[in-house]
Amino acid sequence: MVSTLVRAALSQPVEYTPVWFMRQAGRSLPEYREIRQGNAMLEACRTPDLVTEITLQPVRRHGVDAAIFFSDIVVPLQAAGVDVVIEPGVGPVIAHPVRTRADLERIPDLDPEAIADIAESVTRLVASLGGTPLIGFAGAPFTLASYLIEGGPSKNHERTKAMMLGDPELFRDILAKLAGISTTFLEVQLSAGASAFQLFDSWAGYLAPRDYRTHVLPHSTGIFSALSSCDVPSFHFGVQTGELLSSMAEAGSDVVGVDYRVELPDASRRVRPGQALQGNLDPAMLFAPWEVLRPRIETIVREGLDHGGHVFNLGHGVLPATDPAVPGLVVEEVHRVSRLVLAE
Ligand code: 1CP
Repeated sequence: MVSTLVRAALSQPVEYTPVWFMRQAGRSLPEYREIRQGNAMLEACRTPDLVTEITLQPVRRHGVDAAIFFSDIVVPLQAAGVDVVIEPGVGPVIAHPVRTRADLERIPDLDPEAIADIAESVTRLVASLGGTPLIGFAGAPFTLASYLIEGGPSKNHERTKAMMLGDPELFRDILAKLAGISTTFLEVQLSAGASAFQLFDSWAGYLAPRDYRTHVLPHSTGIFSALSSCDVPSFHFGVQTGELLSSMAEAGSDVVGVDYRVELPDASRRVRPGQALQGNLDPAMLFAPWEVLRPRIETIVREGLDHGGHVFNLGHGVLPATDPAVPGLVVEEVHRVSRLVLAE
C-alpha cells in the first residue's frame, strides 16, 4: 500500500491530509536533548544507533505521517573532506571558506562509500518504520554555497552574492560541485529505501528573482532531473520565497514547500498544474492558545484540499521552545478535520 504522504505528494486521492514537521527531531524534544548529551552534532549524524533513535523519536511522540532522516545539510560536505563543525547555538562553521578557484579545487566529489553509515542508518530506519515513509533530504546548492563561501551562518550573504555577480564562472562551478555532492547524498538515501526527498534551499529567499533564475535555478533543476528516475516524490522548500515560488516550482519537484508568509491560495496560483503544496502553519502559532490555533489549522487544511495535493507542515522548522505536547495535537486535528472536509 502506497503511504498517504506519497499519494498526497503525487496529488493522488487520500483519506486524510498527511502531516510531518520540519525539524520535528531535535531540541524541542526532551528525549532528544538527553540522547545528544556528550555527542557532537556531526558525530551523532554519523552514528547509526543515534540517527535511528533520534529519527524515530518524533514519530513515536507525535504520530506524524512521515519520518525525516536525522542528519544535516553539511554531513555530505564533511564526508567529501570539507573541514566543518556544527557549533552549538551557532550552526555550521567552515574552517577554510571557499573563495577562490584553488579553494574549490581542493573539494573532492563525494564517494558513496564514504557515507556507508548513511545507507546503514536508512536501511535500519526503513525496517523499523514499517509503513511510515522516511523522507531523505539534502541542502540545495545555493544554501550550501552560502555556508562554504561565508564560512558559517550569515545574515546578509554578502560574500556569496559578491562572488555570484563578480565571478559568475567560479560561482557556477562551486554550485555545480555542490549539486553533485547533494545528488550523491540523496542517491545513497534513496537506494537504501527512503520513500521521498526534500531539497532544502533555506536561504534562496535572500535572492532577487532574476539572480535566482540565472545563477541558482539551473543547479537545483539538475538535481531533480538527475533523481527523476528514482521514482519517489520530491519536495523543494525555501524560506521567504513568496516571490520565488513560481521559479522554484520550475525546478521540477512534485511538491513545492510554502513558508508561512504566503497564503496557500496565492501559492496555488504560482506553482505548475499538478504540483502539490506543502505547508504552511507559522511555527510560532504552536505557542498560541488552542482556540486560536485550531481554526488556523482548519483553514490551512481546507485551502490545501482546495488546491489538490497537500502535505501539512509548518512554514519552517519547529522552534526549540515548542511544548512537545502540541505537535501531536496538531497531527490529530489535521487528520480529524481533513477527514470531515473530504466527507463533505
Ligand atoms: O545540537 C543540535 O541539536 C544542533 C541543532 C541542529 C539540528 C537538530 C542542527 C544544526 N541541524 C539539525 C538537524 C537537521 N538539520 C535536520 C534533521 C532534523 C529534522 O528536520 O527533524 C535537517 C532537515 C537539517 C537541515 C538544515 N541544516 C538546514 C535546512 C533546514 C532549515 O531549517 O532551513 C539548514 C539551513 C541547516 C544548517 C544548520 N544546522 C544546524 C543549524 C542550527 C543550522 C542553521 C544555522 C543558520 O542559521 O545558518
